[in-house]
Amino acid sequence: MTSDAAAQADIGVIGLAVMGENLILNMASRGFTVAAFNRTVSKVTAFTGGRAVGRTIVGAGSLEDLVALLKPPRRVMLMVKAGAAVDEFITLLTPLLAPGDIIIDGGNSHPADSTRRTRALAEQGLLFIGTGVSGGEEGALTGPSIMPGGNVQAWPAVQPIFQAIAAKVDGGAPCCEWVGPEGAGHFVKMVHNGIEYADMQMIAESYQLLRAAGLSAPEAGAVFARWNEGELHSYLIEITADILSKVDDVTGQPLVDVILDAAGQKGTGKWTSVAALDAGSPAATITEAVYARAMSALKAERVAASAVLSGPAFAAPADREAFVEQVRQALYASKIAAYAQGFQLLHLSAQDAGWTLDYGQIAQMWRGGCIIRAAFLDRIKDAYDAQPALANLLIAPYFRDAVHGAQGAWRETVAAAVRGGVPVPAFSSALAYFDAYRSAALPANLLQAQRDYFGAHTYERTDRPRGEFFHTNWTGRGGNTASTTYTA
Ligand code: NBP
Repeated sequence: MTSDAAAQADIGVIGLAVMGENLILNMASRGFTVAAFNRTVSKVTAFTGGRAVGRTIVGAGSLEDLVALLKPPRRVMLMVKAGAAVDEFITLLTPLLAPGDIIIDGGNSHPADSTRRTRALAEQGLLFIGTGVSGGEEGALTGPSIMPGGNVQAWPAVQPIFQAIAAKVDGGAPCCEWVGPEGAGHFVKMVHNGIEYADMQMIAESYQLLRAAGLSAPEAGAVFARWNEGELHSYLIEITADILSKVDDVTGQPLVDVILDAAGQKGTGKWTSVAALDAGSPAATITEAVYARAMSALKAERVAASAVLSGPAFAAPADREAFVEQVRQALYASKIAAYAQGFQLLHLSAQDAGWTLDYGQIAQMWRGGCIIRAAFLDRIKDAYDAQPALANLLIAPYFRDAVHGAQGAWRETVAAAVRGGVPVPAFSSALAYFDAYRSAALPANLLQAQRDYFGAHTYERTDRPRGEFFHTNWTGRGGNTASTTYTA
């Protein structure tokens, strides 16, 4: 610790929990000198006397010490609990910093908070970056995916550090590029997490179907290991195979069989779902994944209901291998639909916010380091590189062909699940999304008629140009006045 330190550090990091410590060690391993601070200062000494020994890491005993340690323009990165703690540190830091200095928030902050902070700090001459960091503990240490947004003037001073510590793909391309203004970085990270929810839920549904078909946990693990060799190759499939082969030390059972089926959540899936509702972007597969966790958490209720409510039993498939392959194709097609929804949400929200996002680059950032890293993100990058204004991944030739190839198995899998009473909310909602998106006509004509019937909300006609609105006096009792204020 120091109180009369010379400005020697390239960056200061506040927050010595799992993410902060590992990011600091990563930065030091890339040749940067890092100043470290934490609200509970004893954690600074524990760190500098422990994991940080022998590295270019300097502890600070106060925020004043931290700021004094930094080379200009000062770069201070917050890796603290999202929410009030970030605002509290910003309030304490701003009087200590000079115009042109940079505050970076690397926590899981809500995008709207990052937009607010970018604007507020700009008024004080300070530059703000709100950045998503994905990859958990190991990613932070060895190479996370980093999604920075905010004040672009800060980027040249931060880029060398972030791109040095980020995961690399394709022989060196960093999984870190400037995303866009204001809360764009945190928005992209939020959607990443929403897709992660969907991806995990779809893997869980595949797992449940395999178990219902009679596979043991290790047998299902071997299936996932095999799937990981092909087009589903991804971090989440890989860890699923590992998890299913793990034996519990206490009982000798597969560990997964003694883990209680009540899932937790920290809120980023819900944020993504709310953002989708706000943007009018149909991301139901992501939302279903959030609801599936909520349903799982009602464990005691479900146990009680299971004694009251009955349904069909899942019939073991005649050809188990054929069924396993069918589930694999259903998972792949559902996954494509979930990613299509995530990118559609990015697209529609960016339009609302006035941001220009590079979707190919976003796919590239998610290609390594982060939890949803997967081989098929290369194909997503290719699709957006070929057509930057692509409306939906489903219509890109590669994904169109993939879904066309898999849709028979996808439908059979959902049908088998429905017949056998196995809930597959993500699979079935992904399939409904595909069927709705490929439908030139949906029954919304009836919805519009109903809305006009009870609320005089008007409708457009198929035989008239868009933008012309009509009202019918359906009952002969109402008038001919259309509603302008009541919306339902
Ligand atoms: P936590 O989210 O557990 O936060 C711990 C840090 O926040 C400690 O430094 C703690 O200081 C500080 N803190 C808290 Br809690 N309340 C505070 C307050 N009111 N004022 C000041 N400081 C406060 O740490 P983490 O798991 O390392 O995550 C850091 C950020 O990165 C979070 O936003 C998280 O969502 C995000 N993230 C985490 C992961 C992951 O895998 N864990 C992955 C990606 C992103 P103290 O030591 O004095 O209590």
